[in-house]
Amino acid sequence: MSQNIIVPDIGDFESVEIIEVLVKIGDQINKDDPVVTLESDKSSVEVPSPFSGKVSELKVKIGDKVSKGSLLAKLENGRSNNKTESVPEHEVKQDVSGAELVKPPNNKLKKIIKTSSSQAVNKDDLDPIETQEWLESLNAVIENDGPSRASFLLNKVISEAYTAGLVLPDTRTTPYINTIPPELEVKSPGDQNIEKKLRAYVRWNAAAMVVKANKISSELGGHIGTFASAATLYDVGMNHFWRAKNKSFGGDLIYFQGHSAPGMYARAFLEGRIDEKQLNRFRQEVASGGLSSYPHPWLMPKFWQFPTVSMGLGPIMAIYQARFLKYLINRGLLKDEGRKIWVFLGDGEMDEPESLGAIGLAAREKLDNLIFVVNCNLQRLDGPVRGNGKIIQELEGSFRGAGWNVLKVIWGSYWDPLLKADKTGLLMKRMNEVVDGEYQAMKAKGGAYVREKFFGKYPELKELVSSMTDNDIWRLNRGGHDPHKVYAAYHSAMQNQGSPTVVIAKTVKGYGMGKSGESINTTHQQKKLDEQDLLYYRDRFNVPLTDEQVKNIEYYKPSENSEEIKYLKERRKQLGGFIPERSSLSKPIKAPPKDIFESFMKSTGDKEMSTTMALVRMLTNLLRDKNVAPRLVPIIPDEARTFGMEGFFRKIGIYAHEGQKYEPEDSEQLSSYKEEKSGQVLEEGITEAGAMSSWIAAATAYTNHDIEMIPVYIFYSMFGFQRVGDFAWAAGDAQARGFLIGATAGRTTLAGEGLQHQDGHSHILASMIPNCVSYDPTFSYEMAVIFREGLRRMHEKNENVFYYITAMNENYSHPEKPEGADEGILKGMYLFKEYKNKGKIKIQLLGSGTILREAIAAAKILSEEYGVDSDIWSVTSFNELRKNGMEVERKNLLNPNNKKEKSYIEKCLEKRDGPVIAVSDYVRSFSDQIRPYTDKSFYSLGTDGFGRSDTRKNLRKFFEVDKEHIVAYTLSALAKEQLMGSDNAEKAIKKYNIDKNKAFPTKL
Ligand SMILES: Cc1ncc(C[n+]2csc(CCOP(=O)(O)OP(=O)(O)O)c2C)c(N)n1
Ligand SMILES: [Mg+2]
Repeated sequence: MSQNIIVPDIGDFESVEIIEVLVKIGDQINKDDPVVTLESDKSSVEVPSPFSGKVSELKVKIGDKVSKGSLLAKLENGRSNNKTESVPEHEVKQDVSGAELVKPPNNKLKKIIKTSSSQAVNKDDLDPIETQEWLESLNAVIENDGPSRASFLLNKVISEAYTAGLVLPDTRTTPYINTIPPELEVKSPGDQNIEKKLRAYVRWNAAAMVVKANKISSELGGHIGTFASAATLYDVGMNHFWRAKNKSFGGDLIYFQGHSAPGMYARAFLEGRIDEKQLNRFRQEVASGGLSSYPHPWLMPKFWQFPTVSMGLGPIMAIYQARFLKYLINRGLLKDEGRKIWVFLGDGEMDEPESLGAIGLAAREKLDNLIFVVNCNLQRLDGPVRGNGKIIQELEGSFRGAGWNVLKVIWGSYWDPLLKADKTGLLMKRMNEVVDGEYQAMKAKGGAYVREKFFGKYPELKELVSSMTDNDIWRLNRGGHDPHKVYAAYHSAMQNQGSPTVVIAKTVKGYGMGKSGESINTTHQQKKLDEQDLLYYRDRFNVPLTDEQVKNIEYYKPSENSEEIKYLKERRKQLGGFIPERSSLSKPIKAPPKDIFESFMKSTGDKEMSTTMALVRMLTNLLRDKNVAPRLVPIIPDEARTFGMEGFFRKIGIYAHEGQKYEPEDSEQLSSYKEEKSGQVLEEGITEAGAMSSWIAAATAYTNHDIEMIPVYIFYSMFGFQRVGDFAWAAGDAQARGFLIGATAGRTTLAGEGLQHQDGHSHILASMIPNCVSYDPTFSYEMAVIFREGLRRMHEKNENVFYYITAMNENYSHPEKPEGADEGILKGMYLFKEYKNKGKIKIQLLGSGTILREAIAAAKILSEEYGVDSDIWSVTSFNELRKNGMEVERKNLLNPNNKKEKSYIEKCLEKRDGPVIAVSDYVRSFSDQIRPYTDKSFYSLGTDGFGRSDTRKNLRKFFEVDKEHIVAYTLSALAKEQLMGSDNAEKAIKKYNIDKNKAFPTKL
């Protein structure tokens, strides 16, 4: 039996051209194999076969136009494998109270209710007896039927209350106590004595390292207070939770808070991974062997994994890292080993919009592989984080609201008996009412002050602590400094399923620093400790150093045979190795054979297309290469249709961890919005920061997951480096490998969108990142040569660079690749065309991107009308040319006795006559970059100024980069160079109606 393959619903398109026929008569094909590729002026898309079978007839050829229903081919023995995919019903039971109800674990519920029962002192309570009866009923249910029945009843009551129109109190936050009650805490199996000693040594060495560096020079800086407040939070993780990467496990990923770096070096010193010489070289990295100020993989590529010190980048990058790990697992590229991503953050850092900006996504994607630890030492750099409020409560509200599992670790164990003994409920009331500014002051001022200010407010509380000395009161510790509380929280976080967890820990900034820096506003910058401060610090933590050793600021490391070092090493052995450590065991991806790109090297004839479209076609071709296809990660922030990439939706699916719970509106169409668990496209929605974070996760998968991936993030070029420049910088630091595609690029090429959209400077921003290789190609063969080389360099040869390529949306025909152009395309310029007419007068015309075409048109006019011959150079990268120019110039200057080496630009231009006219769709400084590297007169035209909406023609006239302006300015430059009279220029200016009085575009 034969079956017809027809063109399915292709949306609004009619009469679309067939650009590829991918099957031949006699081919045996499977269902979903591509049969032909269709291309409209906006996008190209493959038509898959709905059946398996043998092609018996082909009804179309390249160049034919087809519409919905057109017959493409016939299959023999065609068998439809089409299963009607059942769409799981998405059942949403409406329970209006569900989202609001506090659902604490087990008997925690009882605890809260019991405590509130003792709060009957409330003046607002009109009938305390009635209140008591309600609470007793609830307690009875908890006691007799258990907490889940009690929760059920409360839910019902709350639902009923909403239905009756009651305004219920806001329940975003829980009381200001630990989330895990003491009776539910899982106890640490560790040896607390040894761990305490180790913590003391790490603390000491971290502080000593900073103080020593500042003895060398106060220029070097450093921080003591951050790690001092976080030592326990790290220590518990290192001793009990964080599993290293090794042969049998992928490793947990830990994002360390930037300013706590000294603590990680101090621990690595005890582990024997860093020696004393290196500690002495903290922040002195120019000679090799120094330690970097903060986590920088670029500077310490075998140690640090994640650049975090630019605040706010860590949290969002980690969220997308956790999401990308699930993506790799769901796509079958990685085993699910239960790996976790831990992220350490400062409470001040949470002010950054990026820190909280993606927490909704983390909950939505059910990232239970993600654990945030926010170190709430209540201070940032200048002073309190929320002096008049409570950062912990605020964060709890935000994270709970977003759907996270929140674990507050506020109070240390010394508070437990007090909370238990408090029968009045006043202690919790007092804890709730004190603001952070006061909490901070209390830790700066001592036990007597706390007795007076905290407990003194209510006589009952004063009484509660009457038998305690001021010292006892001072010892009432905060949760984040209590290893038992921290252990219990981490343990609970590890068990949590279905949502991300945030541990919000309360600590003291500069813990242990005493008057020199404990809980005082200047703690953050404290990097010098005098002798007295050091002696105090030693005593506070019982570090076994003599006074003399302290005065010499010696490090402390017990012998290898000591129980402490043995314990430390054993713990790490049990957890699989050391952390942090950076390595890569990924295998290179073999670059596709040349022919995948071959079709782009030929002329497109009359057929017009944009470079964006050419790129999308290249990606489509790459998806047919068995090595490359599974590793491609197309990343799009809600712009697939803008770039003609909607064909990818159906072809490779949009990643959705829950699959697709609905039948898409366009399910019948070829480019239907298909979401699936194993989907390949990361459709990020409107979040450039998020998309960039995804790209970084994929671009560093070679080290973090030992699998080489090829991320291709396509965006409006204006919303790239300008919007997420700091992420791009971090990507450079992290040694990302992948493609960033700035689409719809060029100030005048993206016509109608106007000022905010039109990009005339992204290349300048890209040029600032040392390992970013950037190109502004004009023709599809240039794009193909560049993309192919990017694949080879990054993913086959594993060079630590990333590519930024601009792609445009202007349609034009593309010529055949000139013979031998490849090298020049990659180096940054090649001779595209030479006019050798009558030519006494010569110019060197350099153009890039779409404006090269204006230059080509101008060259024709100059030749035909003015007798000026041009050498037309296609400049694919002013940035790469400049890099080469700088390097060669430096070498020559350093070797004045040697024969001068020539830069690539010099080599290209030295034997050619005439001044240089350089044009691009970017600001003049883009092309000006190469001025110093040629001794020719140099004139640049560019698009300096704010963009605005209009047609391309008008915009190019406005910015003076159209062919007419190129002609007029060239003639004028030639006059200036005394190569021709000025009358030609004057005539041209008149002929082209160029307004000499128009203001410079930057002023308009
Ligand atoms: C984007 C960015 N802005 C500013 C800084 C400068 N800075 C460094 S630390 C710091 C305060 C940090 O406070 P917090 O997050 O509470 O950390 P803590 O040291 O208190 O743990 C600031 C403003 C930075 N590193 N990154
Ligand atoms: Mg802080």
